[in-house]
Amino acid sequence: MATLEGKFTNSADLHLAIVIARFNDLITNKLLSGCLDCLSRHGIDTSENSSQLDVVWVPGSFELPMISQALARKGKYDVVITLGAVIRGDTPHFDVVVAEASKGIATVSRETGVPMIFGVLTTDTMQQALERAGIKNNLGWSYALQALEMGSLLKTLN
Ligand code: INI
Repeated sequence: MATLEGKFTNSADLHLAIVIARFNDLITNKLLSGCLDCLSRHGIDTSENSSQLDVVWVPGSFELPMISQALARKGKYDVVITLGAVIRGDTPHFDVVVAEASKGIATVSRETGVPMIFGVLTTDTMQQALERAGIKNNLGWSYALQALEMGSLLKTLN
């Protein structure tokens, strides 16, 4: 029996991209800092001139799948982390953006074979988003851990 799992200790040869939405950047910037903190504490070079990590900004969560797909197709990245925040307002726009972002990101992952981490917060209120982006817990940290695990697991399988 083979038991395969990703590790958090062999990050030296991992290449990652973070695709991040500017919409609700009060929240997404907090997710990004949590993400970068976790990555650097696991040995990923997060400096300005890093060859291990690129950060790509898009207008909103709706654009995350398209740019993630373009990055995945480059063949340069072992894993892509998407970061966004969709907060329910009084319009149906929320449902459209969430549906397109989630379906699109899942499709890109399956079609390119590059793991995508779904780091899009979907909340009813700004308060709930703030709680998940640092006031109580910073989910950006968890998304980075999941990226390290998936990147490592795929390398183990290949
Ligand atoms: N984009 C988000 O990332 N979060 C939102 O809450 C949001 N809302 O509510 O409208 C949002 N809209 C912008 C959308 O993602 C696109 O950038 C825009 O429609 C242009 O294509």
